[in-house]
Amino acid sequence: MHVLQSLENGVLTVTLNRPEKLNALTFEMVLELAQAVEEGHANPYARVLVITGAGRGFCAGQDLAAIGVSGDGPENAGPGNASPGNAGPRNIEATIGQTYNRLILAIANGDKPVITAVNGIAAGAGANLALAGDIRVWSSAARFTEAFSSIALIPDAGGTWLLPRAVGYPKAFELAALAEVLDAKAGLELGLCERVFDAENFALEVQAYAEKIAARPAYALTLTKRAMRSGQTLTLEQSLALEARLQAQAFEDPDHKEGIAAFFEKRGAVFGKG
Ligand code: LHQ
Repeated sequence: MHVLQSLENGVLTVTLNRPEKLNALTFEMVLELAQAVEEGHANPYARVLVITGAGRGFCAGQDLAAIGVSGDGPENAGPGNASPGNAGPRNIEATIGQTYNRLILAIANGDKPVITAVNGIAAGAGANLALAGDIRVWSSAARFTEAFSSIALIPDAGGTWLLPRAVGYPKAFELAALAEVLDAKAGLELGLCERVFDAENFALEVQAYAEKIAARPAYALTLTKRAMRSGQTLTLEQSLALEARLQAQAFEDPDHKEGIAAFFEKRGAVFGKG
């Protein structure tokens, strides 16, 4: 088990726990993480999900020891399958589909806000996992590199979709082509993260921040996520229609009535009681 979970005050924290390898991912770990995210979205006690890493790394991407270096293809390309007989490009495609793609879609399509809390180096698929959150918070010690081109691969785990949307296409291409390592200041300036917290108190700051999100009206955030995620691939007309439909659903939520009541009673709203 290289994925830990803890639930505190509505915040489910999922921690990659292979610190000696900077949380480099085996395919089994990707599946464990995907499953933890899927279960987190279904867990009635979790209002917000946090993905982070143990030790000094967030995630160094695919475990390079778990894929072949001889040109013969992966040695254990299939999840739970270490047979070299399954090597080859088509198996790579299927394996990525079953592992990384499932993970990124679990983050994007699940109902709850997912915060990626980048405590240290994020490289390769780890960098794109860092980008995949609904909100991305970095430690001042975080580092980010689209490492793929250094081993003559292309960004996967959603990188070709996420990165251009985060920084625009030419900058995304440059980051992928040069694989330079960015620090937290550069990441914040470029829009790779929303906030940077001091490395000293990172876990505590992340928990406090996640609890603030958890205190917001859950269903409204779910609908906001759905509308904004869908909006990435819709026309303006389609987005407007979707907004109107989802707003009608938000109107029915007890949290909406609480928000209105709190406004007129000149007090803070307390969501999630209805
Ligand atoms: C690692 C790794 C690692 C194994 C550090 N693997 N051990 C690809 C192929 C197929 C299908 C699916 O998708 C993908 C997507 C990808 O993610 S490709 C990109 C994979 N990642 C990388 O290329 C990054 C490789 N790592 C690095 O460049 C450096 O380790 C970084 C910049 C992350 C950190 O550098 P340092 O802070 O100097 O640490 P380090 O290099 O000394 O690493 C510490 C240990 O972790 C070390 O092990 P050791 O036993 O020598 O102490 C590394 O070998 C190990 N490690 N990344 N990806």
